[in-house]
Amino acid sequence: MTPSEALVETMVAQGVTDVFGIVGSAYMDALDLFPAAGIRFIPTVHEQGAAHMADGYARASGRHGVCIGQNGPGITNFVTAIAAAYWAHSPVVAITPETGSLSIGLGGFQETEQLPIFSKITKFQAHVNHPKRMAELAARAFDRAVLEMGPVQLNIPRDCFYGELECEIARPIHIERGPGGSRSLDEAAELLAGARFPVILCGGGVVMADGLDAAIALAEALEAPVATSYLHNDAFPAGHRLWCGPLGYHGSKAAMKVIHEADVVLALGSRLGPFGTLAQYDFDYWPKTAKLIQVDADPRVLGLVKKPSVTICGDAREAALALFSRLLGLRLASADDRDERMARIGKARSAWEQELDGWHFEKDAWSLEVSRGSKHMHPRQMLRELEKAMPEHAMVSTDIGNICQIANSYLRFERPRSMFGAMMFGNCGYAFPSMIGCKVAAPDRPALAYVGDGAWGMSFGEILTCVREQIPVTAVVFNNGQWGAEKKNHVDFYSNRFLGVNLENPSFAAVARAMGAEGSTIANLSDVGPSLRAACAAQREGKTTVLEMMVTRELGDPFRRDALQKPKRLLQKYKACE
Ligand SMILES: Cc1ncc(C[n+]2csc(CCOP(=O)(O)OP(=O)(O)O)c2C)c(N)n1
Ligand SMILES: [Mg+2]
Repeated sequence: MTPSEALVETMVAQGVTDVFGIVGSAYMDALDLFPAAGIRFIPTVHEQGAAHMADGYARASGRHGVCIGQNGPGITNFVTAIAAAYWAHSPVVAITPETGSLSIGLGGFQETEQLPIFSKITKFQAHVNHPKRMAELAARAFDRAVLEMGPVQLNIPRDCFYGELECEIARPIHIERGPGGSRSLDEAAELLAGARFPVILCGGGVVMADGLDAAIALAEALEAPVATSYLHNDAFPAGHRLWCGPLGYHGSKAAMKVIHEADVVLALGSRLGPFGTLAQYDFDYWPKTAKLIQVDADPRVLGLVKKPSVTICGDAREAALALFSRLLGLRLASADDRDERMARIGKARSAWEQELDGWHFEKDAWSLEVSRGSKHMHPRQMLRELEKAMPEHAMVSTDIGNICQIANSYLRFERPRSMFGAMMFGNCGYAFPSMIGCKVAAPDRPALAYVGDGAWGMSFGEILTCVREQIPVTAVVFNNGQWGAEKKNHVDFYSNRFLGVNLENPSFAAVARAMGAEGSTIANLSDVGPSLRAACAAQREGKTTVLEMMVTRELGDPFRRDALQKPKRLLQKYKACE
């Protein structure tokens, strides 16, 4: 076969049915084969969008997300999105055609060294150094993406699509991940059995392992409350009696209160990233003296940030099941004062719900001033209305911004693969394109992207992809006329010396309509729920809708106070900037 055929056949063998990208001569010989191979090519507006879509697709489906583009600028446009996929642990395969091998280094057209650029944001890089190695290296790239749980690069000099090779198309490698070593599982079970106040922290690993059932069984056996890690609100069902909600930025005070009391914490499928456990609401909640059991499939994250008493290198689901069966035979110390513990947990949960119910607006002086007399909605009230109207089985992606982060308190899910935060790369412009990818992977589920107006400016171009390709998504755009999250730093640290944070916006609803989508401007609280439900229903008719939420300029707690310092100026010229 030809190398193009070998590449496409390998994709077929790996189960690829959708590829996101922008057309380019570099790989046209392979692209030409996609329809006959049963692969849908989804052309996007920008390659960053294509790679975010591949990420969302992978996160929603658990399968590879694939993106491809033109050598040089098409590929450098992938960079931000591949970095985001890296921190989302997404098995994205970025196929990166490169300058032809006979002209590398001559400074011809669209040339840049493509391997160094991605070296720190991929788990594996395959470079097709000879056309005859196409099948071998393509298969390895696809396998490594899943084995190492992250993006990989398949770099192909453009001349390597041509020629002939004799090859076998490899079947994908499937590995069964185990629960971890039996000695560490024994130790962990013993610690849990002896715990008076065990708390489980479910992370992204539980979602990736489809392990909610196992986490529930273990939590019920221990009668242990469950928190979810930052931006993994879908790692435990919110309707469960032991659910306490998410930790981290704008997370659940109930979860923080409960984990603060733990004597043993079982972190299930979590790297315990430093940002996700920072103090919140002026409460440094992490229980420093508690014993920590950390379970993760990636050995490199074990003990990286927090010092564990027991480390288990295993699959979150398998490890939970193994711990569950070990606990069956043990006396559980936590059973002694079960009722009293349940009462405390119940109290923490209801106190937080009550606080949220009464927390209609931000109460700091600046927020009060800017929202006084405003005809616009308070963001928190709007988020509560969205929560109440959320359709069953919805998928929600969230961008980086003040309102998107406050949403963390109001996003609750019953099933995994439902929440798609911009994770630790934290790039504005993530939510909308990644949700387009989610919708391609799960067309029957309502698809929503929460996006601030600043981030919307970076990403709304992909409305055209929704319209052209009939991929119906609902974008909920929080129009507060500002890059709010950064403006909050001006308020807290720079005496309101605002610079580059106020936004002059067009009517985003009108822009959406001009682009062929539906668009409405929502100014009243009573319209939030009905408009969300209508937009989600319209997805069934193939319609993409932009709901432009008119909200006040008030701002919640900032991302982090710990990383900024009060300005100090030494030169007289700049003294006014203190
Ligand atoms: C690509 C990128 N550029 C800049 C930033 C810095 N940044 C973080 S939050 C933020 C403001 C977001 O504003 P908006 O999307 O309007 O949401 P809001 O905070 O107003 O709710 C900015 C600029 C970033 N995270 N990512
Ligand atoms: Mg904004």
